[in-house]
Amino acid sequence: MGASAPKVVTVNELRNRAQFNARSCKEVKDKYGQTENGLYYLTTATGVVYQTFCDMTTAGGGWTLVASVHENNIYGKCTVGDRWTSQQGNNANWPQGEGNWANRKTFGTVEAATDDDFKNPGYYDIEAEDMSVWHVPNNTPVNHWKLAAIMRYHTVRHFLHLYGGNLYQLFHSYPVEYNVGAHLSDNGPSIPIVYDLGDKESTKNLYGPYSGGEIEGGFISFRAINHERAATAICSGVKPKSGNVEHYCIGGCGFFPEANPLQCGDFTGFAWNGYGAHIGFSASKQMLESAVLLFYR
Ligand code: 3S6
Ligand code: CA
Ligand code: CA
Repeated sequence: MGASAPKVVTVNELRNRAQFNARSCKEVKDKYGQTENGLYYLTTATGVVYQTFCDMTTAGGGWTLVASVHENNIYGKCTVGDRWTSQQGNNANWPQGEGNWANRKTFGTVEAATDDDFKNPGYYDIEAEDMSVWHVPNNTPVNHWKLAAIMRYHTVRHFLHLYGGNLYQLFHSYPVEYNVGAHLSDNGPSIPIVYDLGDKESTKNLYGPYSGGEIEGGFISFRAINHERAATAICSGVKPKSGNVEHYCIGGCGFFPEANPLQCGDFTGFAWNGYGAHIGFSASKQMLESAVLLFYR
């Protein structure tokens, strides 16, 4: 077995992991001394038991996977599978869309986190300080996520303390809703990141060349609003300097006015100038076909 080959976890080890009483991967690591990347059982404050992936190796480990944002069909404009925007069309009368950024609904499974959307109870239950994000090509099996990723980074300044300890709370303060404010002036926070794979330039290159002209790499940004007052949820790896955020921010509200309905969907307007074309405002094919995995610590 080569040094980098993933360790095989036995059924007995998995049974043992089910005995842990931990609310986060950080607790699994700190209380039970676990250091292997992989699947663990966690228990929420109200006693809900769920299984998720723990990254026990990046920057000291203890990172809990709480969600993934996956684009199943960029041609479907707020249709089935667009759980992080709207699955019921582009509609000004439904300004929050699905509302999943700020509710307790859960969906998906950990093993399918790169095959479909995923959200587990950790999203609202864990009180965290920092976030880590992995962009992993669609349909990658769990034990290859880390090696297959096209970008990985984390925050270090404990910013979640300022926003209630998790995204559920943050998005209560900054609702992902149509018509809550204007671009730039009413955007949520942009937080500096430390790269584990990639850098500011490679981040910009994952988005379209026109997008590159209005973003700065090295940040993760929340509740970015576009020129037409549509709100997006997360701009991964970047800070918007202008208002065409629909081409480099994911998830969002239930209504995107420009070119109705072309900008509505989990990966918003990532294929604006063609599928994976990487011209104009179109993101690269790599970016379009990778799920965005969200971790807390
Ligand atoms: C840099 C040229 C882009 O052209 C504009 O992009 C066009 O006038 C707008 O309608 C459009 C978008 O708002 C793209 O988001
Ligand atoms: Ca989706
Ligand atoms: Ca625009």
